[in-house]
Amino acid sequence: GLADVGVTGLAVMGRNLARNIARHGHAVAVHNRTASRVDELVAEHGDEGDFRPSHSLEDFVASLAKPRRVIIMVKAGKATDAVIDELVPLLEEGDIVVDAGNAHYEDTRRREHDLRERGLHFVGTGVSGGEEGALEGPSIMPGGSRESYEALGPILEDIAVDVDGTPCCTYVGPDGAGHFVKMVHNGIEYADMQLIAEAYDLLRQGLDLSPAQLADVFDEWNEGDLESFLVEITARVLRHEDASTGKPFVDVVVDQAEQKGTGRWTVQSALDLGVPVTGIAEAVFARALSGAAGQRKAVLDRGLAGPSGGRLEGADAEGFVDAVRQALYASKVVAYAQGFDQITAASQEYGWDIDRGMMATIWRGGCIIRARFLDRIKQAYDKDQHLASLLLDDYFAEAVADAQDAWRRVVATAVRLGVPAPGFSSALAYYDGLRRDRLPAALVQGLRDLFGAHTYRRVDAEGTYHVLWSEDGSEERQDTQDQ
Ligand code: 2AM
Repeated sequence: GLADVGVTGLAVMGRNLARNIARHGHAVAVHNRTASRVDELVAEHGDEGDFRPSHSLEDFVASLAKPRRVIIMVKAGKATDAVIDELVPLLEEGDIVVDAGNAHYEDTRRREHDLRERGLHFVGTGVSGGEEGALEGPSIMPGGSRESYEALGPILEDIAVDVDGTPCCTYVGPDGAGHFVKMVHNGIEYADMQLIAEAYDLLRQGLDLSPAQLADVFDEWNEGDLESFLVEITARVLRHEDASTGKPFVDVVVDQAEQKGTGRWTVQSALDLGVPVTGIAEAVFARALSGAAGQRKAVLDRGLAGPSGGRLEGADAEGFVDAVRQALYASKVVAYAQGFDQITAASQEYGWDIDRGMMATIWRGGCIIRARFLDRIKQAYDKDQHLASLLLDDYFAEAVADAQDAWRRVVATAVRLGVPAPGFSSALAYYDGLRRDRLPAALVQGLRDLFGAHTYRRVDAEGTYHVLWSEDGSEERQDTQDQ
């Protein structure tokens, strides 16, 4: 018989995805530009399931049952377009092309549009969980047409990881929705890691705790509301000793964070959508600062003034570990709330109709931000599909209310000690901004009206106004009365 599905692009992600599919009892056609990878896969793992190797794209396509389901797993960008261009002439109306790479959602929108014109379904799907996830069960975020999900969904749900009997895979929305959601997932991952790093830094600087002691702290935190993969592996990394020097591993790693770009994409998109994702933005910028090696060295050589106070003593130290835990939790709530706001905004902008509770559900397993916390987010959206902010959900509002004293203490302490905590402090500033009755944006509007006649609206009347600043200071209504 013919294969149920095909995978082309057999580097480690594609190979693992194909093995995962085969292990679930589906006949999987496998292909790669360089044929040796196909033979290697079959030689090494052929016993795991029903692999159908092909050395040409023509044979590969011919080995697939209709409608054909082809998963492309190549490097995002030009390679994806090259494979699509080669593939499309071999396909027939109704066939489904899946891009499981890390594409930018705008590229996915373009490709989906082009393929739809040719009668083909194009599914851009986020796949989270790295190499291990691809093999053992990733979190899968497929976009594209609903019709294509009917043919594809069952296989994807089979290979996705299960949490409490629910697969971490669901239909996300049309065209670029899947890749968009995957992008925001990565952005949230940046923010989460930055917050964890700030917690570590504050405790290490403020209390002089060793990495090994901090590993115990994170282990303990992992027993509570912060329980998550990232907190779990933070303890592992902090406990790890460097084999060659015996020093804490974290002390032998160059302190310059790198990035592959999805955090930057998230912030770029948020800027376009006008959504304040301060947690993600601060995380991207903190990585940029860490990577500014020349500038950092120049500053270190010259020396720039900082506070004299070093370590926390006495009452200042008392309860500080738990205060940082609470600050971390509250900041994390804000970062996730912002990420979900971005999904909301894009969903409206592009007409995707994304079910946010389902996104929290499929992030509970497989992916890097998997956490107990996501159950709370799912519950919040289950209670209210139209929730205007996660911070408005009773559970989260109360959690932040409980944490806020500690949160303020931690941010104030960071400022006093001169320990940078951009994630904690920007999250708090966002929270306080959102809470405010009157914001100083009124003054900004006034300034804009003075220097640029940009007009303003009044609190007590309809319409748009301008002050004749260079004349007698009287006010003019700018719009016509009948508007
Ligand atoms: P290769 O083994 O022939 O290099 C990751 O690089 C994967 O993407 C590999 O399977 C690689 O194939 C594939 N790939 C990269 N560029 C490609 C292209 N232009 N066409 C087809 N496959 C490509």
